Amino acid sequence: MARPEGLGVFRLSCLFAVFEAACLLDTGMLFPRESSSREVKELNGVWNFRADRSPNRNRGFERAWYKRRLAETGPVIDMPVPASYNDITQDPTLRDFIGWVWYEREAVVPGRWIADEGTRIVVRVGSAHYYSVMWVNGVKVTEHKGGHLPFEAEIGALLRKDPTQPCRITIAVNNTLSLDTLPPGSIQHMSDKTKYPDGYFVQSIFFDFFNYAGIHRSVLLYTTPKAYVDDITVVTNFFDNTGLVQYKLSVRDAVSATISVTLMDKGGHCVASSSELSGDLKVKDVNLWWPYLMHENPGYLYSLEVRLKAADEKSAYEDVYTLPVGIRTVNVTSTQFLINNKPFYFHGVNKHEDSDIRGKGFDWPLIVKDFNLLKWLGANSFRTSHYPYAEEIMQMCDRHGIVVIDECPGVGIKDIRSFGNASLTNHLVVMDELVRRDKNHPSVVMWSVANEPAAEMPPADFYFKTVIQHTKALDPTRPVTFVSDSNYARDKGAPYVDVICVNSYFSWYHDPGHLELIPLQLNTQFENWYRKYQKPIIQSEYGADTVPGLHSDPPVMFTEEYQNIVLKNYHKVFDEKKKQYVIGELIWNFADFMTSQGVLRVVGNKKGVFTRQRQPKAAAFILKERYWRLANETGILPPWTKYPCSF
Ligand code: GCB
Repeated sequence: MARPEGLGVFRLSCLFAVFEAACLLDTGMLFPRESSSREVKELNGVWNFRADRSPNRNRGFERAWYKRRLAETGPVIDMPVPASYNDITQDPTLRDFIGWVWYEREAVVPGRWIADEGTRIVVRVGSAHYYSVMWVNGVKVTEHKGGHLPFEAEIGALLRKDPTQPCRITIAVNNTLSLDTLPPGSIQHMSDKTKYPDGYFVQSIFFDFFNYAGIHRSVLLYTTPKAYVDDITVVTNFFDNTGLVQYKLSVRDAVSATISVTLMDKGGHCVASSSELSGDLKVKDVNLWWPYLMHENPGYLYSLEVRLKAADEKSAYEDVYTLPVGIRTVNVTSTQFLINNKPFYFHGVNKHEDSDIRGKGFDWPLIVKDFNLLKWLGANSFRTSHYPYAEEIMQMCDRHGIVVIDECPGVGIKDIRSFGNASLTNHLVVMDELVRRDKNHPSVVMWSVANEPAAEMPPADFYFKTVIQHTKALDPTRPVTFVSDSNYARDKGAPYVDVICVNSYFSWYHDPGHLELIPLQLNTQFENWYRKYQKPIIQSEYGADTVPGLHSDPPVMFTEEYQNIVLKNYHKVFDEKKKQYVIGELIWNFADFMTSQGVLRVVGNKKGVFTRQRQPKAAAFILKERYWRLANETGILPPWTKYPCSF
């Protein structure tokens, strides 16, 4: 990613050709936004729900549950959407259910949507884990593989066939993970009749978080005109005081279209415009997009308003879509991560989408609380460990200047059979979907293609080389990483990435209880990686499980004092190495989170600096002290945030 100054324009002009060549997907996935030409209707609330408990979990398909009201097929219960279904009831068999569950509700579709043939009606699911099939009024409209990215289907024609019918949406969701899903898993059939009843099976997973399932993000109906803006790609740059927004539009079903593109500043004033499908917009006296705590006005967003006017024999159409745009650059040298040509140090966290009752279900109060905690902590960044987060979270990051390492669900790739062709093909499609969804977020500064796979296995080299190269071809503007465990000798992704991300748990999984070894071992870790690759390094995980309220001095494992010393010992080394090539530190984890049950986990993973209910452990104050100090050393803070801060 390192590039000599001055080559930026040339690089940019080549980018779109590559964007197009590499992506296998042929439609856009713009976030549904209301405008003068588009309406959005949320279908969140209580849906009918039924788990298919038949031995092969297939009765719903055999008996075509989608053809009738779900309540007519058997007993249904209330299920909130969005939410994981696992923790909603008192039934342990539903918490641990494996297989197909069925959701259903009727939506009221405004009559004018149906009456106007020039209106496209789309049903969109923000995410459902893992495999989904969707029907409208008994007709299959789409299916989707993958638990963390949106899918949608156009249903206008179907609804217009019989406008007297309600719009009954049925979604079947299956959480079964197999060796070629992402993340992978496998089903173990227990055949020992002395230990297990007939047909007993369990889901094995190779990652450390609960495999929450269900419809996790909003279900929406939205409209566009028949001729519409299908996709927008922006790439930004700047020279001196002039910003550059290079954009490209994809429009659909537009015969004889005219385009008008207007870039507006925060005050709504036009700063540049064009009437082409693609082009360069120059912005004088540009306000760059800066990370939180790096500038007194972080997260500056322009608005790119795209107006499409088109006509066919029957009608004229106008579509309006407005995309927030942050103008910034990202570059990597052998020792630095540069945002807007200034060194950026990641002082942040790893997160999970996880909370009581909701599991991985989208929840605005939780999200806004988390952003308040991030800002309180002085965190300027997070990694979406270990899957893409909700689009609304990415938009919050854009607005607040929180920098994101955007990770795909490539976690727990541990079995050699998960390096085969089917897995690889699926991994490439997931990267396509992720880049398509998140490419325009200024907060996203790097893609992460995997977390701690079994990199020592021979096929890993070809596998990750392919995934990393594919991702770079999809988006040549952002660096790519691959998150390794601390053993540099067996790493397979590192030769191909731009930034090395390393996880290590010294004095925890290695030499448990020996806090005094952290400085030596961490120093060795950094030296080994840097000597071998000469690439900048992020400590992408470190931490210790801590039961809040448990105390011991001298510290012992699981106490708050122990977590404090782990952090402090890591920090000493970070302070030395950040003068050289260490470009960031991300604590594991922001908050405690649920895992599957096992002897290593006491009601989940307790490495949070906040509890699952978002209350601080002692370590949160240590981190806060440190992050504000780091920010004060490296950034330009607004007056109200001057260290020591007023929170
Ligand atoms: C890791 C994993 C993360 C785990 C963490 C732990 O290396 O990347 O998913 O939760 O360690 O606490 O063991």
